[in-house]
Amino acid sequence: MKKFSIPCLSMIVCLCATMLLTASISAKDLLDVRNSPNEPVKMIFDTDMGNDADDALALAIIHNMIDRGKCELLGLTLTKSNPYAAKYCKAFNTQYGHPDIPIGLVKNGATPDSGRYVQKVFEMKKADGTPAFPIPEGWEPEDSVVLLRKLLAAAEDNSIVIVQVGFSTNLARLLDTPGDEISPLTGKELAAKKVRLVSAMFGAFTFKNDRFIKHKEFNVVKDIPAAQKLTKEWPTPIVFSGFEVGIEIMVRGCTILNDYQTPEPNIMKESYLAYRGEWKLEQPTWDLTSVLFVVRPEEGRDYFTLSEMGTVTVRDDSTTYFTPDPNGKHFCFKTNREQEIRVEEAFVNLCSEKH
Ligand SMILES: [Ca+2]
Repeated sequence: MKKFSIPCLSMIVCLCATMLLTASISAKDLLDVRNSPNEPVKMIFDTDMGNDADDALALAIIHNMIDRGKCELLGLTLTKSNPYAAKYCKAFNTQYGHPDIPIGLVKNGATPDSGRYVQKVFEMKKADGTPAFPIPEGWEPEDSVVLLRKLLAAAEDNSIVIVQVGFSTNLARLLDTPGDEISPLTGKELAAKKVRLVSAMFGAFTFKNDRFIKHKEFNVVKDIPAAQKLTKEWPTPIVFSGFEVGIEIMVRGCTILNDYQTPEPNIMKESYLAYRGEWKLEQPTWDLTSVLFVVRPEEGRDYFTLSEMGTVTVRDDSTTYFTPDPNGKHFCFKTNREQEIRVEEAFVNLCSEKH
């Protein structure tokens, strides 16, 4: 019989420690994802910018939290497969004073159309004919999966929060990447080592209202295989904000109209108007909830309650199900009406903060 060598033993100890750690994750552990209260959350924002206005509002909140020193946006990756989505995000980050945030664009992904606002707003001109929201001549985004690999390879262990508010395309593709010149680790190994949490706007769950039981949520519908892969194979905890959460929390157009006066022209204000068409329409806050969860983690704010630990599954028809499971890695938001009111107020303050 072969005697265990020291490296072998240490591997077993390490494995046991990892298993214990995994087994002991509770909802409370995930409520605050910072290494310490004074450190900003290190975030990657993965978005289908351009399909709805809540992605833009979510990015506005991120920028305001960067200015407060509460968030560090390491990169932005797009799952909307349209070049104007990337150019628009570059212009958005530039107007908000953070022009150098790396941007990655998906290749051959879902929703290649320009949608209602990314191209329209990017191509807006001032009275003198110059671009209203200029970006450097000839700028091009990186490939989103390559950018994810670079950002994760350069990160400290267990330090990154990925906020995914579009399709699961980029994260699913990352899982399948082999080791390369960026890192000897596979995509799955990089995710396991570097990512602390994924906060995802994804699916629809049944905690509050039976009418959402069979809802086919857009972010899942548009790339069902990727959504299935994410829920089956992603190695870290994921918190899900289901359709039923953001639909109950609205931002009013008048907030955007009145509070986004400067700079003029204002990219957020123009985007909201281009998307909604008129100011009196309200905007559900799906994607904002996934951001707020990670940038406002302080105990006592009580914005969100998490479900017990469980497993989310995605059926082939795109419906999503949460099953309690002590060995699962997934949690869902469960908010009550009082929390929704608090969250709505936070959004009004954070979205419309002068920048
Ligand atoms: Ca979105």
